[in-house]
Amino acid sequence: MTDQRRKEIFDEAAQILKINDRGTYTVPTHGLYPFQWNWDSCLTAIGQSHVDEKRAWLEVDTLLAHQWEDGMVPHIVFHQHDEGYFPGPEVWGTNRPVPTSGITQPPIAGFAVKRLFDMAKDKELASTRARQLLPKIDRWHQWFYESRDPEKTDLVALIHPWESGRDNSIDWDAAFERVPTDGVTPYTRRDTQHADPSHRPTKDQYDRYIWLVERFRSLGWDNAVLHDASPFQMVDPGFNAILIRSCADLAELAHILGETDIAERNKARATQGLTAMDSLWNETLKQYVCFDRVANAHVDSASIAGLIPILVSLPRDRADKLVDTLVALSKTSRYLVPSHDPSDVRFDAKRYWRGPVWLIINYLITDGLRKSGHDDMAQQIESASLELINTGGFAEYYDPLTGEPCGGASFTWTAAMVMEFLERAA
Ligand code: 2M8
Repeated sequence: MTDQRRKEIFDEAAQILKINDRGTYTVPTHGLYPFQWNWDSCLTAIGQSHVDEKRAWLEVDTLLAHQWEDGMVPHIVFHQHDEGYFPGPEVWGTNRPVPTSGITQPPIAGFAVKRLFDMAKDKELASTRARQLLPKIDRWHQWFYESRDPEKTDLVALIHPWESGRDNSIDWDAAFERVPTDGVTPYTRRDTQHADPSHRPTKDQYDRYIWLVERFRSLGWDNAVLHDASPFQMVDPGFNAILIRSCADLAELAHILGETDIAERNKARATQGLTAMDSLWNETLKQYVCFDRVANAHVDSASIAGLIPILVSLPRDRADKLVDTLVALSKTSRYLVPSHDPSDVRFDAKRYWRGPVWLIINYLITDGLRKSGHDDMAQQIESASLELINTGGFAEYYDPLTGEPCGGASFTWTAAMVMEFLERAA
């Protein structure tokens, strides 16, 4: 790719961040997702930091301003009324001054804030803003181990697939059979009016998503009881790796800023989480897998959740085997990294999180590959990511076999990640 083309792509990415900017927060894309999403915002801030550091800090501040009193940071903040999305605030019924959803999302804030701090040209601004965010993120991390790890295993569970960010992953299929569909209040989906229904989750999956929301709402969104009351309790290695990495990054940042207690607490969480992660290793698949707490069994499914742990400081042989798995995937998938293994009969190249490539996942995986010294594989994935953009534009996700852009267009986090890929390629 020529320097000129790189510059054009960077400018287009910056333009998308602007178009989706609502002043104090950024929407993932116009129409399909009209509110602030948790992990979208944190990753978006990393992109914003390339063009406007102040704006980047504000993005994370806005999200954390809606942290619950118990420490949870919700997955959606409904800043303003919009009929275009289902389920809206009235379905969640969380009863907050500015309505939010009642569940969380991958805790990438610690990682993002460390990245903003490292990139910052204005170190004074960065130190002030990071210092204000540290206790809030620390509290969120504490909330996870209090509310989602009642047996003190050092691994946290999700109680709703939307928490994983990988909504309709194959990983949830068997466990989802346990979630009933009866008694769900009739509803009209909005997502299928904005995007191709054959690329979205099914009606049966939506019924179960809503059943869980209504069950949690009936329990008053009390996080002291939700975990045990949920028929869906899933330990996701990708989600846990993101939490572990955020704890490690927050610890480093707190150390730099002289916040010793926060540094120590988060370092301990990261170390313990890393040790516990090994219970999720699957030697046949050469990657990590999910663990279904209700069934007390591992999930037999090779998804990107099992590759994301490259983000944390894994033992050398584990990291090398994850790279072997990526090499094997490159034989069946034209573009890395498919969200599920294409040789799995359940793989679906265009259906959301059941096969497509997501550039945010490529970003997390390549960050880990670079840190663990696997630069060749990182470069291969970064080039594939830029090629997808170059030919398909800034899509929500891409078909890994053909590169076809799918889902929402002018997608914020895709644009943000491209800025990072371009910097690495410079
Ligand atoms: C998708 O999830 C939302 C529910 O949270 C939806 O489909 O309505 C996922 O891709 C999720 O990871 C993402 O944060 C969200 C907004 O981009 O969309």
